[in-house]
Amino acid sequence: TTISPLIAGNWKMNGLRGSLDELASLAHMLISGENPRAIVVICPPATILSEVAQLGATAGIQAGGQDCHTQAQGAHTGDISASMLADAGAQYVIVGHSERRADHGETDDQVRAKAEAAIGAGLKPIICVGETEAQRDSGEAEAVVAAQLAASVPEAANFHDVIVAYEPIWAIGTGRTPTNEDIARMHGAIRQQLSARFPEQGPTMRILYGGSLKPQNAREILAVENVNGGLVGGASLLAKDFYTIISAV
Ligand code: G2H
Repeated sequence: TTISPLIAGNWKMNGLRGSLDELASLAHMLISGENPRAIVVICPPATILSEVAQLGATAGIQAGGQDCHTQAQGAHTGDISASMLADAGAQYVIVGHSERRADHGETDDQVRAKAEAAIGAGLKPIICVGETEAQRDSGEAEAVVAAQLAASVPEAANFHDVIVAYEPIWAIGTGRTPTNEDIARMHGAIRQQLSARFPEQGPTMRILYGGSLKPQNAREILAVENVNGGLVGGASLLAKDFYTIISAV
């Protein structure tokens, strides 16, 4: 079975209305270039999500949120629910990004509840897992990721479109990446675990790589076995760089 690749841009806390110009450039490149093989998703700050969804739609770019609450509505000042993201035009939502886990103390249980809320609202969750540098150095990387994966991916994944993103924390925004062998080993282990737990969807679930994915390294990393696309931070902010990554798959 072939899995159509997906490239998602995670703008993090970057992007004012002016960033829509960059999105318009990307849309132009996608419309005037060859049809990309990849599904293209942009996850902007929620303040410009509906504009991104509308403008993106003209070029087949889909939109996603960067986080959602576990509840659909209620007294949760400052939070955004999955149904609100869907209402604004999102089709995806990132949950459990390491920056959310670190900055907001999100646990695997909360991440799983967020993924369930996302599915409930009709969104496809992009569930992030990944080890720290110390965990990698002490040889625990696979065990840490296996435990995160087991606890963060909900049972509903067997019947819904759920995406996993492997993001080694030490590779995020640092310009460092694991070797292709290390990526292949980790993605292989993730595939094995997903397939064992979810007989229906596991074999074809997308497993994205994230962490310092750049125009210079995209082609080789995206060609690694069981890498079904990428989650791109810094390099998704410039249309030219992001387009190069999209075209590398
Ligand atoms: C990892 C990634 C996007 P960057 O967080 O989610 O960011 O590509 O800047 O390392």
